[in-house]
Amino acid sequence: MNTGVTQLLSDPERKFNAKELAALAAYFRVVMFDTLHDRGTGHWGGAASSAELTTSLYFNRMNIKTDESKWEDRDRLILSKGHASMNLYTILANRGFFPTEELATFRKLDSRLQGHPCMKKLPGVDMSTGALGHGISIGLGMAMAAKVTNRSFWTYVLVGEGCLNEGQSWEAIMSAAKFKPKNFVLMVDYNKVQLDGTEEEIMPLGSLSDKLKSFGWNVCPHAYDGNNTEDVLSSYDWMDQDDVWPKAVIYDTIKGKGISFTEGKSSWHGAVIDDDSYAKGIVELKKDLQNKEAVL
Ligand SMILES: Cc1ncc(C[n+]2csc(CCOP(=O)(O)OP(=O)(O)O)c2C)c(N)n1
Repeated sequence: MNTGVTQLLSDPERKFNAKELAALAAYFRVVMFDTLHDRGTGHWGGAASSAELTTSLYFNRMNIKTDESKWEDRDRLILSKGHASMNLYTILANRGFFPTEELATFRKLDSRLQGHPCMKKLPGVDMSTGALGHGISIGLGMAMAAKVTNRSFWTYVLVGEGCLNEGQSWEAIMSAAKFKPKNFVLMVDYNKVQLDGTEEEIMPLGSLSDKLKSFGWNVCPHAYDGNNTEDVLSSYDWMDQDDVWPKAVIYDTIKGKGISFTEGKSSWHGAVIDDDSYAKGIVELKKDLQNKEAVL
């Protein structure tokens, strides 16, 4: 690990700024790519896509206690795109929920780090996910629980287009507009590439912003760049601006972000990282990390 990030991670509790978050996300990509290559399994494309989104939540925004992972007042993140588990695991380990060494057990028999996150096994996982489309309903339930118990925690649901292709999501979107729980945020990791094709080829969402607005949501005025931490932090300013719920934030992202030959490619959704691709890819990721550390 390089000194810049080592220093940052010596105090993971503090609130990091945009440059620091960018360096952390770049480092997490290196860890994810390394681990997925070593294990010969997992999902690189979607994990790389959401790196800045999850890093910013856990290292700038969320109110959590790593030594009390079931603290009732904690903010929640539901990774509805559960296949991006390696992204969540890398963040949770480095944030302090469990030892980083445990990342090496990813997808081994009896590991707490299953292919898709399991809330019963791993501290820090707020909901078991993997079957696309459940996250918004579950998040709505949590946000409603906050309402009826007079708690003020936030519930964030991170989805990709795959979740939004599921009918259940739209039932939950409709219900959320009826019940309007506070502090309930839908975050769309909108990379427009799915498992075996583009959003256009599989199931076009049309104007997502207009759709969500027509369902009664408070939608961000423009899409944010979800791979740019400055922009992700400005989306938080928008979230804090008014008290009109539920809120949806659309983030333009790039699937497989960080490596030239994996960016925007559905073939890199869940491909095994072969040795040749690893050797080329890791050079690009480390260079990006170096650049981000140089400006800290
Ligand atoms: C109900 C369900 N159907 C199909 C799958 C298989 N599947 C896993 S990921 C995926 C595509 C996800 O695409 P997207 O939501 O855009 O994810 P991202 O690009 O952010 O990784 C599919 C179809 C699944 N996990 N669950």
